[in-house]
Amino acid sequence: MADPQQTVSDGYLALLAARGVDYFFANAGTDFPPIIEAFAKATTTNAKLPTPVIVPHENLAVAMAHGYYQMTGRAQAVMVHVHVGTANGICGMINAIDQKVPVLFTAGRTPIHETGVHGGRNRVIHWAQEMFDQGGMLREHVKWDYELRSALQLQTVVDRAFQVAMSEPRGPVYLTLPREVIGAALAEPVDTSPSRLLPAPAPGPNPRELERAAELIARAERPLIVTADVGRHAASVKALEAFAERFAIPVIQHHPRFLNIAHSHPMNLGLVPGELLKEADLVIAAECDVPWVPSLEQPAPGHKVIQLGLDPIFPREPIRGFAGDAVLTGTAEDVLPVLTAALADELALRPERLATRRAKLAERRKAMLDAAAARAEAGRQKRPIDPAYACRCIAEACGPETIYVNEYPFQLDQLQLDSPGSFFGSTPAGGLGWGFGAALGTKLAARDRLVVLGLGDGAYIFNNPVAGHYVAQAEDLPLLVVVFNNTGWEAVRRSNRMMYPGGHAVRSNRMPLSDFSHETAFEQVVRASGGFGERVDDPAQLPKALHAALHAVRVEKRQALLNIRTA
Ligand SMILES: Cc1ncc(C[n+]2csc(CCOP(=O)(O)OP(=O)(O)O)c2C)c(N)n1
Ligand SMILES: [Mg+2]
Repeated sequence: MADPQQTVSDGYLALLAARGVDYFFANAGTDFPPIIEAFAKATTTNAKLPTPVIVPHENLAVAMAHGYYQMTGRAQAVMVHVHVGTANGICGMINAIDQKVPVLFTAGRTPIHETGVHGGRNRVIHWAQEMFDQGGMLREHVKWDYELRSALQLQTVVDRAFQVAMSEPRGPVYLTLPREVIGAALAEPVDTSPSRLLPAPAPGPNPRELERAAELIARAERPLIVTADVGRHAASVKALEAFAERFAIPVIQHHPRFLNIAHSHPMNLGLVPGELLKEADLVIAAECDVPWVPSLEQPAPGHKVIQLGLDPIFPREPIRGFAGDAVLTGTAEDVLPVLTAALADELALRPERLATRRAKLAERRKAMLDAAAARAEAGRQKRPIDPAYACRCIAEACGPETIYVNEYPFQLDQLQLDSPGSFFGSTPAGGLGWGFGAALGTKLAARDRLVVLGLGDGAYIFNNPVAGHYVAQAEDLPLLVVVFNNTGWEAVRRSNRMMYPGGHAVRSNRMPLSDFSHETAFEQVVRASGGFGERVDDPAQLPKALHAALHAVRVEKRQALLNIRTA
């Protein structure tokens, strides 16, 4: 028998803690009293519950859970207010599912009973806040959704939610919590011993498919690996590096969302498919939904493609016409060693071919590194400040132990990173407003590391910066935020230039719906939350400004923001 004093909320929160939820990121409303009561009660009983964190915008809360998961591998809980809070968090769900990030996203449901039940309706708002199908709002962006309908179901519902979220490929789930149910008496004590609803691990490749892929690789003269996300699993980075090195296959990181290969690795051939793609007779698209943009560039005529990934055909993307001449399911960590074994004979048979390839790639790589250095150097004097130069300065000032969260001005080649898990970029869906929360979640999981968040001026505003700076101050999470301020939405301008190169908008003084007409003093926003803020216009002043900002972060333990006026 459960303690009659215990509510479903008490049991629910204890169960979350037992399932690895360290933080409960919350944005509350009238649906929350049983949860609030449970947290308050726990301070007197020493019950082990997650740490509650007030996050004053839902999108930020979801992104914090996202960032925390990327550092720890543990899904966290977010709770928001009924359908309206859910609406504000959906962009975060879109980002999470595209990045295969598990989040337990939960929302209250307005009380159902008009009278007669404890926890039933007692505010005017409770009528209009009921939906016919609250989960329908985001069903396309979660792996599973459900409503906790009775106290008796608590254990199964929670364990099922984690099982689905943590099964590969992972992703967010949504659970609604009606107020009467979470305020009801706990029906039976929760079982906090490890769940037996284990998640399904990453699937492995089919042996026949491995043979087919090995044959394609053996036959190829100019194979190329293109990846965006291999680095989602740190162990996969080592596997990719070993495979690329052994068979002398260059690796391009195409719009990388993780660090996939060390900067210093001899097979790291940069970020642009370009010439290597044009010459490639085999492309291995490894955790890469878009290995190239077909309307802009193509591999060599007659080329073959191997798709490799946890979900190698990307079934969530309604149209994706990239060939798959062999399709390998699994993480690079699991697949590449088996593929290596299948290719071992090939290696022994024709060592000279690999040696030639290796030598050519070394030349190419040297030219690429020289060009990147020259780009940064050429920017040294430029005003507005050159982004490549700014990235170099940031990397030099911050040092190799830094973790970068990118939405999305950082140039990975200029940061020169070598360690897996040191770079997290915005998701394939690109829902802006992700970076600040992701960086806060990252810092929460790695308080001893320097976390640097890169945002465009547009992205900064999308991020609800007042909410972000509030959490940084309240939770003691001193970040360095660098805003690359080009006074507008360059991504929108660029897409306009590409579609209408000689068009009216290109020739106009100010492109409609792309340029900001006023500059905001972002450096003042951070000061409102006790942070250090400075604007930088002069490239020569950038190292000094970085030094001052880092002093604030590292020594004074205050958040800092540099508003860098960029080209
Ligand atoms: C939620 C959301 N709204 C709109 C967009 C479309 N969008 C993509 S990039 C971009 C501009 C971002 O501006 P900024 O951060 O200043 O970077 P810049 O393009 O100037 O380098 C916009 C509006 C989006 N990706 N997500
Ligand atoms: Mg901008």
